[in-house]
Amino acid sequence: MLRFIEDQRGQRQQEDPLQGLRETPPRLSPRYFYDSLGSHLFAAITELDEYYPTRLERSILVGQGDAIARSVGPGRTMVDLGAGDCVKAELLLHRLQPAHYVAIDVAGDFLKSSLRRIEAGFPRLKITGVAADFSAGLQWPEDLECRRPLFFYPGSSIGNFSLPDARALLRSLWQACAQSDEGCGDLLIGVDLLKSAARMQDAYDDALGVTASFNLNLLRHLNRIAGADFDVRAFRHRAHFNDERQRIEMWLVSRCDQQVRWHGGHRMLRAGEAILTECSYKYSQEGFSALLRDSGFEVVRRWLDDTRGFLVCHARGIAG
Ligand code: AVI
Repeated sequence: MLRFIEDQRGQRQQEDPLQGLRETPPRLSPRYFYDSLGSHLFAAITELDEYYPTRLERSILVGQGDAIARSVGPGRTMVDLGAGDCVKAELLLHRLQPAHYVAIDVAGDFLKSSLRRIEAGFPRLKITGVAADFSAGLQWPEDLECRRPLFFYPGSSIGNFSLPDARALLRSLWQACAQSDEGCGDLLIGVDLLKSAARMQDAYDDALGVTASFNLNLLRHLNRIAGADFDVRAFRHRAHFNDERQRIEMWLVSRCDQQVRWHGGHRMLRAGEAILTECSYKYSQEGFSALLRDSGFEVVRRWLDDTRGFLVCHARGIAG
């Protein structure tokens, strides 16, 4: 039983995607990584030897699936945030036995095709797909019931938000829990933990150059949608761990002095000047528990992979 909802409310106002190029340092939003080629390149990244987060999280979801199911309990409304190909939820569905699977993603068409696969594998499951952008905070669709929600947010996607933005997003989930039919709800969330800088850096600067292509593709995408004239060959990828801010930063470094033009503006870039394209925050276990607590959640249980490099946390919205 599959239903599909298009929800435009979270969509950001029409803004100039190149606006950030005017800042110092110039920046571009990681949102523009994900055109069709970008989504394929990201899928390829998750297969790389160096990109450990997907592998470590999978080992937890598979190896600890029974314990996760016992902690969470059956009959939940499982809300998959940024569901994409739904592969991670699929690893858990037969164990979690939710009453309703709600998958939310900005890429509606891609989500629809993923949900047809889920429907074929779980023909008795109630499934709702929601095409929506929740990155600025979740707004629960008006005519969708929400009974005992379990928000599922895997992949360390929370790491792509600054601390205040991560808190705001988690707080909006807490609010959705508080406004649900029973006034409570849970969160099952995956996060990448701090480890050696070399290991983290390699994950974002792989030998095959797939992450470099993923980063550079952002320029190609912006040329198409914003009428920019980036010369992709005139930039190179750089990734490094910023120890002070505890985050991986991805940059595009200009190889020469150049002028970039787009509908509505232009910017001069000097050789060596770099554009910030993505931050991926890494957490300590304590730091992540503090973030959850500050956002209104208390940790129920947590699971680590064998290398203690990735954390999956079951947390409960504190009534209040
Ligand atoms: C989607 N997100 C959690 C990935 C990350 O690890 O920050 C995006 C990514 N960027 C480069 N590699 C992967």
